Amino acid sequence: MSDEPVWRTTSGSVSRRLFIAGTGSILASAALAGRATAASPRQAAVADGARVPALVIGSGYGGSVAALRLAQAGVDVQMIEMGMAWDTPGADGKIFCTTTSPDQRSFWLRTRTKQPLSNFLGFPIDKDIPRYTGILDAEEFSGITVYQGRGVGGGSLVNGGMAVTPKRENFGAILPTVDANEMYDVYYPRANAGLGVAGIRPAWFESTDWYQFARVGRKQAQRSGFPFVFVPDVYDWDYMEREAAGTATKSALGGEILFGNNYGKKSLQKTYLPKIAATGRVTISPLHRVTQVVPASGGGYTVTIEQLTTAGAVSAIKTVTADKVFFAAGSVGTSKLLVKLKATGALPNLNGEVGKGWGDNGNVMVGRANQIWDPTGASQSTIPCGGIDNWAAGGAFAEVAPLPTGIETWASFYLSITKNPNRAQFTWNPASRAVDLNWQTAWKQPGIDMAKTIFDKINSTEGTIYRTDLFGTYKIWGDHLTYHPLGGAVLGKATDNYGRLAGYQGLYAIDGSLIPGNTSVNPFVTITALAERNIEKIIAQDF
Ligand code: FAE
Repeated sequence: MSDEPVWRTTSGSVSRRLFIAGTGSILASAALAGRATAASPRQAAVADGARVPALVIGSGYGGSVAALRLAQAGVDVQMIEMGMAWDTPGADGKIFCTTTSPDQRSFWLRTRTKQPLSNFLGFPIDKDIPRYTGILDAEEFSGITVYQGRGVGGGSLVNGGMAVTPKRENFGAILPTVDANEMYDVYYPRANAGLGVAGIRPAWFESTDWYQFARVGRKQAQRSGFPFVFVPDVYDWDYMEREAAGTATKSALGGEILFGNNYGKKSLQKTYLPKIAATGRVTISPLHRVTQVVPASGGGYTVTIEQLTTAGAVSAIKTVTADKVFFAAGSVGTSKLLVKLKATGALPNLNGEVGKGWGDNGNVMVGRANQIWDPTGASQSTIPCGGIDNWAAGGAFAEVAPLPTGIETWASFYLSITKNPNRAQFTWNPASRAVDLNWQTAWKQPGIDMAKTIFDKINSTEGTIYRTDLFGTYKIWGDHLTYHPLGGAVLGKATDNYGRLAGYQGLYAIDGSLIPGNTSVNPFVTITALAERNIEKIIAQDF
């Protein structure tokens, strides 16, 4: 692996639009300057026996915020990331593969794809692939498959980039112990600016074929009396317009999403990670997985790390001593580590809240079959830009999502975020020596009922029906998965009000594990803003 790889760039110009979100927040303009030539932090396999001031487990939103702010405060940081660097093109000259032709790069250590939409026209679409440390993990627990990004940049590599600040009146239910004024005055604006959040140009939205599916979604929502709200994104909208004009290589308009975007999407590879590189204080070790954290005899913590091959085999085991350790392995990764470490006696003083309060952000998916006079378009951008807001009345916020199949399907497709109150718990299973999650498929029913407050009404207004061919044969609801795992080390319960883990000094959770199961909208802006808030306090008081 080279030391200073240059990320594939969008050659995007700066988007300086101020975009007033339908959610009511005024979002900062994109802060990327000029033609992007982004660099990653220094990459090196961490040395066995090393001693570091701060070790960050994971390189998604929480981990990137922690590493950046620590380094800017003068602290040397070692980041450990179990996934690949995603900086080197494959045989086809591209770093990432497309959704239509998934290859070994698509899935994390699987021999067969596990597409979120398993069927099309009733036929299964999964296929065999070589086992490889691919970008999307479909992690299976008893009642739910949890999709997560794997690699330097975490979930930002695979997600749809929908960057939504929750409505302020909902914030008290999301993070009840956090000062909302501070969040909306300081940390949400900081997160939105740091992530490069912007909105689609309204005139282009109204005219382009690529968003016909969203205009149909808006028309039908409004005809049933629901507000349609525009949703900002971290995709470079100017670049997308050039894709449509034929002057830029297609990415969002070329079926890229889920397994990475080669162009156009401002993942953390183009926002926080180049800023981290610029500090010169951060080293990152891709294909390294933390398995153990235990107090060291001379102070600090001994961290055990497995180095992985791209086939998933362990090629080396190392120990590193860190004065302070930041758990940023994502809701599932952090929860699994903490539950195991408490149960196996490595960190017995972690409190009984560890592993609890996990939720799916109420995710449920559904498709509707439109009338023949309401086609949704053969050409669909992979990036959603709007949603239907029935949160207050029905407990559901539904993204109008694309189905970019390349043919006319007359389908409208939605990912709903619902107020599903069910919460699950991670526990250590001594027999299998693995961490279980006790979620049950039936626990999705409240979320389905909430989503139905929107779609039953639309179907009745339009005289239409649900699709039954997307998640199996004659199956309406995509109730088997979540894209938005949240909780497991809940703020103010497993930690203090800033993410310091109870029972130990110098151990922190700083990712989606802090959020108690639901954010009312897509979660990564809230994860980023909360991490910005917490790390500021931690640097001021603990370093
Ligand atoms: P995350 O970004 O998951 O980063 C954790 C990192 O830790 C990963 O890179 C892991 O590989 C790594 N890791 C885990 N365990 C270990 C270990 N033991 N040792 C070393 N490294 C480890 O965490 N959210 C939105 O707001 N808008 C969207 O449009 C959206 N779309 C999504 C679409 C898909 C398909 C998926 C899967 C997710 C989507 N999300 C979306 C969710 C969003 O990506 C997710 O909430 C955040 O990425 C979570 O951020 P964290 O920092 O908690």
